[in-house]
Amino acid sequence: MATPARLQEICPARQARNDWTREEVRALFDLPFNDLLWQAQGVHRQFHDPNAVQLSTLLSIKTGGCAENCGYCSQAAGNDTDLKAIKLMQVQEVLEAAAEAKAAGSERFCMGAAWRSPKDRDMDTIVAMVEGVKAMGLETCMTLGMLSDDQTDRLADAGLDYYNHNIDSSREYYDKVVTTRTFDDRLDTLERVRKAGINVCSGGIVGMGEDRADRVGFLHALATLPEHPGSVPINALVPVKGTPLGDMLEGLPEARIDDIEFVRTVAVARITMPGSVVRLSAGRESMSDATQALCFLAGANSIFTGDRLLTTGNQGSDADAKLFGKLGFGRSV
Ligand code: SAM
Ligand code: DTB
Ligand code: SF4
Repeated sequence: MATPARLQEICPARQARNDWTREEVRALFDLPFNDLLWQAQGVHRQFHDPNAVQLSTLLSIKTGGCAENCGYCSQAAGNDTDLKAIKLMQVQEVLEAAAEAKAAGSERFCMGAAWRSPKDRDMDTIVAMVEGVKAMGLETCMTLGMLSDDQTDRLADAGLDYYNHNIDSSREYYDKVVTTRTFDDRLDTLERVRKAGINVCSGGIVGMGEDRADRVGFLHALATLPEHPGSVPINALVPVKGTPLGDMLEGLPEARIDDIEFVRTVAVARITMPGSVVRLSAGRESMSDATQALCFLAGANSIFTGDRLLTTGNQGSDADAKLFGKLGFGRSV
């Protein structure tokens, strides 16, 4: 079993490894909780300011009516949710939302579209959004689905800072979650984005009925990419009525991710991808302050701010300010 004394061996100072084995990742998950958190906090302190949390804000720039069949998503056309579809927003409206986010202290503005992949005819608008938000002094992030080479190049030329594209779960569990695309489709887009010089943001969702072996496979897949993603969002499933996975959770509340297992997932992400910013993403609204504090102790150092994610609620800025006050967090990473 890995012990604190082996920390240097597991993660020599400021060196990230890409050769993790599944067994090593599993051994981290299986550590006694205190040993796991001690290691995660040790790695965190080698690579990051332990009391700084990066703030990102989300905006859904095109909502609903998506051709993919992701089992968790309110926006899949085939899921029977109450969501009203909204076409691609105007650039000016997006810039107004970005200005609000900046005024509220956010540093990164993440624009999400419910697309399987963008249409070429939408790319001029998308590029104008990236350029406009960047000109406001915010970091830009887009999540638009699968990209072609041309589309990736256009985003890179526009100066896009990050592209979010989640692998969501393990390769083995992937087709329990979505069948309109494959795990390899996801990896292909991530490779395009990386090669174009755009920072990768990639993570996934826990609490979809997967088991620990899938959480191991999920983090192992990210930690063995040619380069670790710059940002790793860890989402807890937000159950949405009318989606297969949301309805599953309603009928089977015990399938909800256990808080301690969620914290373990964050800690293993931190240890295996030491230089990445790990984002405590969707699902914070239903977490206690104590669970969120444990996530920060385990190495999470980013959150989504504001009272909305894409289509669901988020713990608003007042609650965040209170929590950050209690934890003595101030500056961002
Ligand atoms: N359509 C694009 C795509 O799928 O890449 C971008 C938008 S999509 C909504 C972005 C990510 O949000 C998904 O990859 C998924 O990980 C996360 N997500 C969506 N619905 C969620 C839910 N109900 N709970 C937690 N995470 C969710
Ligand atoms: C990510 O990993 N989580 C964000 C962002 N990337 C795009 C999205 C969370 C969505 C939660 C469900 C919703 O609001 O629709
Ligand atoms: Fe579409 Fe993205 Fe939702 Fe999947 S997660 S249905 S691709 S918007």
